[in-house]
Amino acid sequence: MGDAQRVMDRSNELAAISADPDHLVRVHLTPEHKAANELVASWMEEAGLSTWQDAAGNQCGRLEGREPDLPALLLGSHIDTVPDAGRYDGMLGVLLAIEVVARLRDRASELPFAIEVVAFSDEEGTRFGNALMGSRALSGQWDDEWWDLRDEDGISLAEAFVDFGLDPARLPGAFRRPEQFVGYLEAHIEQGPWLEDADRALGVVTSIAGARRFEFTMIGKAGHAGGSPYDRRRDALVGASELVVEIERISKERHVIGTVGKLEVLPGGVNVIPGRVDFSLDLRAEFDDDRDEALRAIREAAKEIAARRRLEFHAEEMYRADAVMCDLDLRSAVEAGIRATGDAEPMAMWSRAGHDGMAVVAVAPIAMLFIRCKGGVSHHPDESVTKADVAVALDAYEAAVLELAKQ
Ligand code: HGY
Ligand code: MN
Ligand code: MN
Ligand code: MN
Repeated sequence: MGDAQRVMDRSNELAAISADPDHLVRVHLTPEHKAANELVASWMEEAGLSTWQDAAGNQCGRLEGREPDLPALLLGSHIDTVPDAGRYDGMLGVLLAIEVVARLRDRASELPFAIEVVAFSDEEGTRFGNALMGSRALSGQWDDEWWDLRDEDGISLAEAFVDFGLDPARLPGAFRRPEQFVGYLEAHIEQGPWLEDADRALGVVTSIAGARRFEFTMIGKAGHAGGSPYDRRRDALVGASELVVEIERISKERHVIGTVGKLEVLPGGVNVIPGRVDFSLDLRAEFDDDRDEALRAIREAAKEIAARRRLEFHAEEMYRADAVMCDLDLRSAVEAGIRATGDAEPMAMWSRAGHDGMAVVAVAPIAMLFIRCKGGVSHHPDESVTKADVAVALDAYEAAVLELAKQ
């Protein structure tokens, strides 16, 4: 149980590195990101990993196998957060990976592969609105248009790189090639209630849902809240509100997951009819076709509402990642790891949350181990796991790596 306690203690230590002392938030290329990389690097070195920070700001570590320069089994997750985050989303997977290396370092001379651990930055996309930038850099999927992305203070990604001590021109140095990896295993909290409902500590992931994210705008006409009769109003907020309710109805009906997480009303006067509303859509499903069909229905509904209410509707796609399948051989190693903990029938499930594996799959087959979290709560300070589940997850993760060493 010693190393499970260390994982719990280190989760608390990492959670103290935040831009806001009262609400955990740690985002890409900030002093908090640098401090977290340094702390994680010291833990990686304690576990026997040689460490480096790659040209994209990811914190990396490597333990050689039975001979030098073997392709690596990559373990890891992300250490950036959403605003007002919990302390386990991403971080738990990095800490578990480091513990697995600590357990296996004395047996490294038997391993037919090296082990690398990576702490990705910017899985959430909190600062620049574009997710998976750390793992998309590692997997060589970079778009130079991203350099002009700006945060809410108007700082560009390129400027943030330089402020962090990185050189945008050297970013391709972070790109890795498929022949350098044998696979990618990520342990992560489930971020849903299905394991807890089934009274299971662990689960194995079949696929990761694809997400598409939009910025929607409804434009009407601002006016006097007193002097404007209803039949002459072009109220952007009532139109947007009708669409928000329609998004929920269509999502439930079509078994997809649509969420409006951000909404801004302009000009924002208590006695002014809203002339414009900007709001977000995050749309996901187990299957991309279901998601895209639902998107068509949502856009139809938006058009009908706008026509009926004499409004203008605009949509801009901000992000798109399609669903990815986990690799069957790696999945069977994770299942063997779960069985080694005494759970004879590993529970398989698709991930409603996005993960770095959606990017890493471009250079390595992927698999994921899910860990129960209380009430399925995540992206919230109440996010929590038990030490007992962390101990079981450690055993399963180590057993899965050893299973792969036998394959
Ligand atoms: O949005 C997600 O699903 C992930 O937590 N980034
Ligand atoms: Mn998250
Ligand atoms: Mn996560
Ligand atoms: Mn994730």
